[in-house]
Amino acid sequence: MTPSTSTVATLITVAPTGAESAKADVPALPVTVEEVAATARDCQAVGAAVIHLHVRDTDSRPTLDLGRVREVVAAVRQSSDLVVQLSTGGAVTDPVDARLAVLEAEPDAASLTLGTVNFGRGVFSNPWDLIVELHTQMQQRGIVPEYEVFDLGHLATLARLLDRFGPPHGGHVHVDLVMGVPGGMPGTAQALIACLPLLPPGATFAATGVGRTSLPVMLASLSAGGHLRVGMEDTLTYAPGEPVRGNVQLVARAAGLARIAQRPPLDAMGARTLLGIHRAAGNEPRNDRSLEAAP
Ligand code: KMH
Ligand code: ZN
Repeated sequence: MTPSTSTVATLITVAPTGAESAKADVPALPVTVEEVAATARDCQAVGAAVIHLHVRDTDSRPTLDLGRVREVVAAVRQSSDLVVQLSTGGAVTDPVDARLAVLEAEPDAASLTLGTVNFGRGVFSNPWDLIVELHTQMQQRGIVPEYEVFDLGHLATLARLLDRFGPPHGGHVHVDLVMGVPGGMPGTAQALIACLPLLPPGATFAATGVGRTSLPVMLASLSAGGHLRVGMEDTLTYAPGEPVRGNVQLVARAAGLARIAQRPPLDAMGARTLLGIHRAAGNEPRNDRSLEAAP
């Protein structure tokens, strides 16, 4: 049987900014509303279908300020058709209430990390009650979660979550294996393969390799039928001694490898279908609006 295109095509998510790097240290990091909107447009052009967003304030510092978050979401929707996935992880210093409040900005999707993990010298805190609250609020608000897995045990938590509280909005389970974080699972092919038997039946997965694990994780994920997340949230060095010039460079490399693997990039509409995202009326992607406007 020939697999359908949506089975073989590669969903590429760009995570352009993150909450960890300072603009002063990484001038190519997109932090202003205009920079993020332009990044979304340019990354879509070379193969991204989803954007994972952390928002910065006017001083380039990470913020969960709802007004600013809404502004960035609107700008990205204006400049691209990408699936807008807001981070509910924020920065390790962010309080739980502010992380939950991000859902009020009505993204298409949002990240949901399935357990606490050491994060460099910090602790990325994700207690069970927060996990349940994010899952159930997303069900009620019609937001599709991307389950973030930093360690093998997080997949056991996902099984427990789905068993007790039911499937996510849209009905499809999509997991991102975030690998190579100092404190989480290593970014190796062996660790990626170890995760696969623990995925819920019917789930899809992407993988993200932080830092120098970016390429090995990308190649392992493509080989194992997985999808990809790349971006300056996770990777600031393109090759030894060569800083990343921009997110588009990382997306273009991922798209090229996906084509070599004969699993070409999925477009944004394909991503919506795969992930079970159905935008509310009045909030349609640009393509739909332009069709409506046509005579
Ligand atoms: N910034 C990290 C502490 C997420 O976006 O959901 C958490 C993170 C995960 O980036
Ligand atoms: Zn993130």
